[in-house]
Amino acid sequence: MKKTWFKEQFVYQIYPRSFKDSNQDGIGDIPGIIEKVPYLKDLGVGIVWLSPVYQSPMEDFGYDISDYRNIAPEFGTLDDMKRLIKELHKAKIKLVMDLVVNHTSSEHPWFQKSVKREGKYADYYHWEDKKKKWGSFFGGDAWSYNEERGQYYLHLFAKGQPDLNWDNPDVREDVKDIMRFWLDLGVDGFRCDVINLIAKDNTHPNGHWSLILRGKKYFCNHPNLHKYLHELNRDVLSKYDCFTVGETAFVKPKDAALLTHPDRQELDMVFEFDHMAADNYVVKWFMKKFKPMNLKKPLSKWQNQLNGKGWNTLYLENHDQARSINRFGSLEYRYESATMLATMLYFQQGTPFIYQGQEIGMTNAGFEQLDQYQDIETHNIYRFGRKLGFSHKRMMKKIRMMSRDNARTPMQWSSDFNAGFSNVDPWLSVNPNYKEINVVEEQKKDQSVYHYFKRIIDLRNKYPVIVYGDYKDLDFRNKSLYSYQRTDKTDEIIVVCNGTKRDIEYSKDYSDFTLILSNYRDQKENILQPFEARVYYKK
Ligand code: TEU
Ligand code: CA
Repeated sequence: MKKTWFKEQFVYQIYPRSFKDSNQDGIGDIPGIIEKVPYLKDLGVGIVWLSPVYQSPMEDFGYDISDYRNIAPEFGTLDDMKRLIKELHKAKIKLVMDLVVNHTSSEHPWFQKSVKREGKYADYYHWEDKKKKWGSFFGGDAWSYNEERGQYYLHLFAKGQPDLNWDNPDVREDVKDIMRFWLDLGVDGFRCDVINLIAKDNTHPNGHWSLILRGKKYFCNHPNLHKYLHELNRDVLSKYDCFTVGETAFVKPKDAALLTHPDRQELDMVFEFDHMAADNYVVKWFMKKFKPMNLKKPLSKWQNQLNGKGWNTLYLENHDQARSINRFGSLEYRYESATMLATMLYFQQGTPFIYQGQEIGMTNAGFEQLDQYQDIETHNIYRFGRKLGFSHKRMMKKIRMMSRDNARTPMQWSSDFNAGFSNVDPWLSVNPNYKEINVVEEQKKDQSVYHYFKRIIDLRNKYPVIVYGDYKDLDFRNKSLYSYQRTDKTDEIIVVCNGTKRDIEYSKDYSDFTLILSNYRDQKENILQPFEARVYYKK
């Protein structure tokens, strides 16, 4: 595999609304991020991925864009954005923007004109006389009626997020112009939102009945996807030193190889979702009990099947997922399980991603009342679930565990008022545990999630075998343990993780290796302690 900067650096995802409020209106903003550049520098990350900051009615908090070339006033100005790029670059940190082009906001002028069938815009979206049977990612129907045009339009997400018609070459030219605009401003690449949905079967056949995503085969991984991505690469991306990561739900390793093999010139890496189903049946609202094997199997499958054929990402959290300690670790062993999960993940092959707060071991807020939640998906799913006959109590349990707002509570900087995020009450309440879990506290302790993350970042920078080496499972059938080996021509790394809160027997002898990392100060003979993780190295 070709060596490149975007395979070697840690990416840090910022959800701007919740990172740092600089002007005391309760909403995080770009000047707030600028204040924290030294924090990012010190942590050691090389790239920032910024969730959308564009002009938007904020129905889906920025994933519904009404102007791709301007900044939402609550986040700042275009000048703030230019300053952010400059400050990050001064700190040797690259910046990746979120590119949300499967859909726009219904307030985008393109949609407004399309509704009126104005000129070339008549055909910018998907329109039908009859309501088609496709399901929305947010629950319910994906086709809704527009009174003014007298037709149905497609929205795979909220009603306010109509899907663009990518078969229309004018749409593709407009997207390319948006990309050039940001690349010319100095941005270093894009995280491409739901990119494997852009190409559709434009005859819009009705889908067979299904509780989840009816009609999926007509809008997910359509063959034209490769054509369109290659076109963006050829006309725009290849002309800049930049990278793209595609968000791609429902892809298999062989799809990912088509999307990311360097010779095909489409994307540079993808976010796959298989391991996000470790505690559910594909759709997160159908929960099942988590078992360590449910994480090991998909992670190992992707390591084994993509090596040499494409490039993967390593993530456990983002702004759409509940916190990983709650899902795959244990609140009783917050430090141990957070650090074990980080060890398990970040010594694999792929570009590593940290979601804000993960590096200090933030946990779910788990708000009890529906009106404490702000997320449109949460409210839509509640309504949809109640319609299907689930009780209020049952729906609230799902939401407490899986709502996206669990990851969107304000970043916990200190034990000051509102966690040091803002002097006024924030748009979404702070997690009440901020007095114990916050950056200041984590930096003060000598054994903390924060210091452990820093250590991993240093190790990945030091040993290329962690980035590029081959992967091999060890002891795959062991249900409690996740152990693997990474090798290149000269070096060898062994990772051993106890995925449970019990002591487990372990008698492998790695005495000819150096123990370069562990989340326990003392190792016991023939025993791995709860959530213990070890990394061994040999030249
Ligand atoms: O997410 C797409 C996506 O797959 C999620 O909607 C996912 O199905 C859901 O959040 C899991 O609960 C992207 C963005 O990351 C998300 O924030 C947006 O809401 C969505 O696209 C629409 O733009
Ligand atoms: Ca603000």
